[in-house]
Amino acid sequence: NEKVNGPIAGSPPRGKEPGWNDNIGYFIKKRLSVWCRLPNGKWDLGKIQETLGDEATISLLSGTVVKVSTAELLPANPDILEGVDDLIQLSYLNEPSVLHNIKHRYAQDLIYSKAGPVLIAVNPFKEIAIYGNEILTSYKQKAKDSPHVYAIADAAYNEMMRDEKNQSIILSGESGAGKTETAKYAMQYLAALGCGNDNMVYEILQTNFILQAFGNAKTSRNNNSSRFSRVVQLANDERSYHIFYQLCAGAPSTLKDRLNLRMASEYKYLNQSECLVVDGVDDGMEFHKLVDALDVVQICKEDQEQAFAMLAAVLWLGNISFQVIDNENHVEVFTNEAVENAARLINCSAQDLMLALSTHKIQAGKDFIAKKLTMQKAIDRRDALAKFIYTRLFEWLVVQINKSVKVGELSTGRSISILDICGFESFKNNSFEQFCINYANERLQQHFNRHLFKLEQEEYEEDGIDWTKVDFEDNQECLNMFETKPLGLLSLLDEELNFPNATDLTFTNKLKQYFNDNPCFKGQRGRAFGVCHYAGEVIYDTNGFLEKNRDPMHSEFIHLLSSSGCQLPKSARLSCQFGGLETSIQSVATEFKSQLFKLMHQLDKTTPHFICCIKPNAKQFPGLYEDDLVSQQLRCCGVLEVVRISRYGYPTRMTHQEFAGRYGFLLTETNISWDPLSMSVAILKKNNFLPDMYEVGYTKVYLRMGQIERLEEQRKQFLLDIVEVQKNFRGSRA
Ligand code: AOV
Ligand code: MG
Repeated sequence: NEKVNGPIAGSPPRGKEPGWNDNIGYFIKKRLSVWCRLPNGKWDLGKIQETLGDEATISLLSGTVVKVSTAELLPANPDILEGVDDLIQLSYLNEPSVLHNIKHRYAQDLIYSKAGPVLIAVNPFKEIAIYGNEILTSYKQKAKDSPHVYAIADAAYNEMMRDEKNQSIILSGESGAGKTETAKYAMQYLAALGCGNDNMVYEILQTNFILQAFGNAKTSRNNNSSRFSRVVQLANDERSYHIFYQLCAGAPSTLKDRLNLRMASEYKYLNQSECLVVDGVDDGMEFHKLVDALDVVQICKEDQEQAFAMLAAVLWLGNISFQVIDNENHVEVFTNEAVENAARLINCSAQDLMLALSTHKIQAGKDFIAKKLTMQKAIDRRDALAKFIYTRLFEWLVVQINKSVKVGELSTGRSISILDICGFESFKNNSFEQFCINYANERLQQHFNRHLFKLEQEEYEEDGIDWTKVDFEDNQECLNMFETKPLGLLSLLDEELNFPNATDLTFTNKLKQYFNDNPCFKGQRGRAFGVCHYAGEVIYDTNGFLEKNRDPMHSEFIHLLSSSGCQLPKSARLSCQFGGLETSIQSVATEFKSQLFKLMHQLDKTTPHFICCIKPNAKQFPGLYEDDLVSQQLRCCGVLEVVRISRYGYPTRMTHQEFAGRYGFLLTETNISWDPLSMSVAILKKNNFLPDMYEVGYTKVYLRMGQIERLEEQRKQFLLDIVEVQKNFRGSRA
């Protein structure tokens, strides 16, 4: 599909202004500013002195005079447009102009800007006084309308009420860009709106604290990163989930005694990365806050203690080691306090635990015989048990929290979902985790593309509206490479699980063979391969892919946990016993994909609101804005295209029925025909809409940015007048 996959003939090249080259003369004459790309790749402001053929002489703002090719010049915006709220207002929409505008605002702590319907949020890496009750109220009362996450939350709420449709707020951005913080502010706003009840707001925000303790960890890019698997293995300078350190540092001594708890440094799962503390964070204090939060969401003390016992069990499991007992590398568990403690906390016998960790049962006729495991298999088994317990605990927690805040029980039955997933990741070494995360982000990006570009264009065309096409980069091809059956990345990975002799290398070689000609694939040496993601190329090292994809749920320890009266909080124990798990042999990647599809399916039924979070520097410093880094991210989230499409497009659209139903009563004439389309036209005429501010399609009315507000204003006034009349009427009757 040409429309989707390639630039459309006649559309301006990315970042270039139509007709700019013919305009250079005008810029010289009027001494207007231009952007000039210097040999080092940076953009600088200057004025054109003269041009000779393709070469221009530019005097930069700094006084320096340079000669560059006219191809390196772009028009700059007039001063009056410096730092506009919405990039749509810029006369020239090239990359340096957009970059400069956001930077200019950032320097004044204006971290939010709009790009049409999308909110851009640049991480300030410091506290700024733009949140809290007072500001929240002014957005609620519409006294303020400058770009803000509160305004987005407000729009989602209003559209939910107006259209009776579920909404979603989707946050994108790389690790450390501010997705989770921004989501928190959106929640704060919605909580305040939805109930006007301070207790409820407090409760919802406390749940956030709990989820972060159990779901977030320090990584090299973000001290409070939202993670999903890191119980057993850590990279240098990174930590496991906050909760482990909080528990070790903050548990009162009686609890410590009951759980046989030691300092974090004594646990292998925690000390392997040589990073036990986070700058400026007191884990002990955090633990007390966590307990308060658990109290607020009404998790009883008994369940709290059982949850802590499970955490301690996980930590002790990590300290269990094995010794080789024969020359085939078979092992037995090394008997020490770790086994004793783990078994006691899980509430099974040490003997049962040792067997579950070092043997596996195979069926021989009617009987089962226990076969000893080899060293690596036993270690994997131990780690799998630790992850299994942690996962169940986390699931249990989510259920408790949802019960407590009664999610989804809005009086309207409608909902607003906030989606905050791990952003796109590209490290020096990328493994299976990055592979999954980036695949998910690729899907999400498509949702964004679809919504903002494809659907727009298609809808206009179907409804008979003339529409100047805007080109955009679609990532369907990359997604196909992941998802195609049977020859996609995911299927091929699963297929390898069925071959007894398959290794990470045979898997990689297969990929190289099948995707040799695929433009989204880049073969690399040895076990590595590259994928051209929408946000850039990532090289994956397949070392461990097969094993991580298998991540087996051993029936032995499911059995162990369910029969041992293990101390998982009650409902979590139920899910342990869930028989389906024993037979489920779905791979991790397939499970991930099916969850992702469920999520996308849910999102498809909502009206999305996008927030694009930007990380202005990699050092997590306040006040530092690195042009290259920002422009790369802006390109990733397609901000330039969004601006272009919104400016030319019609962001408001309503069916004639909706439009006539909502504003029809503003018509006082009697001589019009009462079919919805005619009414729409009459409403537009009556309110003197300029011809290029609207379009009337077969089924819908389309309005330019900022037009619907005029009608809403009138409607509000009209309704107020009615209330006034009724009051007077009642008053006069009384
Ligand atoms: P992320 O969610 O996008 O990364 P966070 O929301 O955790 O990123 O933000 C990272 C850090 O940036 C926070 O811990 C804050 O210190 C700071 N920060 C972000 N937004 C704001 C704000 N509006 N005001 C003040 N500080 C802020 V990851 O979860 O790693 O993808 O997996
Ligand atoms: Mg996060």
